[in-house]
Amino acid sequence: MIPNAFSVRISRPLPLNPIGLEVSPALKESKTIGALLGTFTGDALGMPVEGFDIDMIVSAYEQVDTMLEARKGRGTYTDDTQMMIAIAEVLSRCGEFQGAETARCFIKNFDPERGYGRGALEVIYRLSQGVPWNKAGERMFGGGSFGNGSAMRIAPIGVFFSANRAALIQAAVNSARITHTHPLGKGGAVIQALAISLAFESDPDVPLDKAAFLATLKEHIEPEWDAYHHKLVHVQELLASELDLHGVVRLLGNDVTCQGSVPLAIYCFLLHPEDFRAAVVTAVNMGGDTDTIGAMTGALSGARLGWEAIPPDWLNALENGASGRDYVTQLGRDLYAKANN
Ligand code: AR6
Ligand code: MG
Repeated sequence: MIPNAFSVRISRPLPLNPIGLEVSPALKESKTIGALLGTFTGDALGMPVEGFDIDMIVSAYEQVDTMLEARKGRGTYTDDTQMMIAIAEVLSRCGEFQGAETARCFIKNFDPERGYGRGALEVIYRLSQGVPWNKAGERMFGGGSFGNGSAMRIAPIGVFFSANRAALIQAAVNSARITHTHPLGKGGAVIQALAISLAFESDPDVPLDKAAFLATLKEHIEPEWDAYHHKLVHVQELLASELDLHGVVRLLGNDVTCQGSVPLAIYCFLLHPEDFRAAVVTAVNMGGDTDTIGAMTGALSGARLGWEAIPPDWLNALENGASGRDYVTQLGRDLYAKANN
């Protein structure tokens, strides 16, 4: 009998997780959706207090742990999720990273009211004027942007390429370079993508080996973005210490740069690897770039635990018009299907 596509697919061995158990396809699909909806949820939770410092959040809300009213409504997302959607659209349609297609989707999805960074606005304008995707981001801020825009949107790449580290790194660098050509901007995208792939490959029923997780990230740091090395050493020390939020932010940062936010998101995830709500509440209450730190933490936690770990009260509050919650959920399903066809 000639095997059809279905029989070829099921005869392929299932991927093994680090303790050798089979990770079920249903769990992998849930993790893929979790990485995308995790970005969305963390972004929406953090956005109303973007730019607040820790003390301002405490005095205004004590703690942010529910979806607050926001300019575009409760549960609405920002540029973080909008650009993440563009990357997921390209991967789920093309089955590979394509720079020109991604640039086209950045333009197609662009909504000026979603809070884009100054540099990203300029690059999207250049792209819309026909500047090629691999030229438009050059020389922003002199030496290229190291804003955290390259890392905030990377979840689809982290899950899609989780089985092929070389392809993951190449896709992360190429996706970053559309807007972020500074080595720290590219490096932040690579570290966050790798961290998402490690979270994705981990078995949520087995305690996460945090030291091994951080060691793998450190192994992939290139000399030109070595600034991440000491930040990841701080993450490890902080996980074993009892510093308060102020102390954590003093060491790791909480700003709009990659180097000042990716390590903090990794810390928040590793502090609560079994609890989506606790990880994302910690991230958002660190102050500073709360939507993006929330989005990156949510991506990591969703990639490990699956979308069902996202608190229902948060999920239910997410905007659900065109390109809203249902659309992003289906995008996660399509991305999983494309990665496994
Ligand atoms: N030198 C100095 N400052 C820089 C540099 C540099 N080389 N690169 C970036 N910055 P941007 P993004 C600063 O504009 O990364 C939204 O709120 C500079 O102040 O390239 O897409 C999202 O929610 C610059 O404006 O855009 C994210 O929080 C800022 O970093 C964030 O913006 C952001 O870099 C993402 O922004
Ligand atoms: Mg932000």
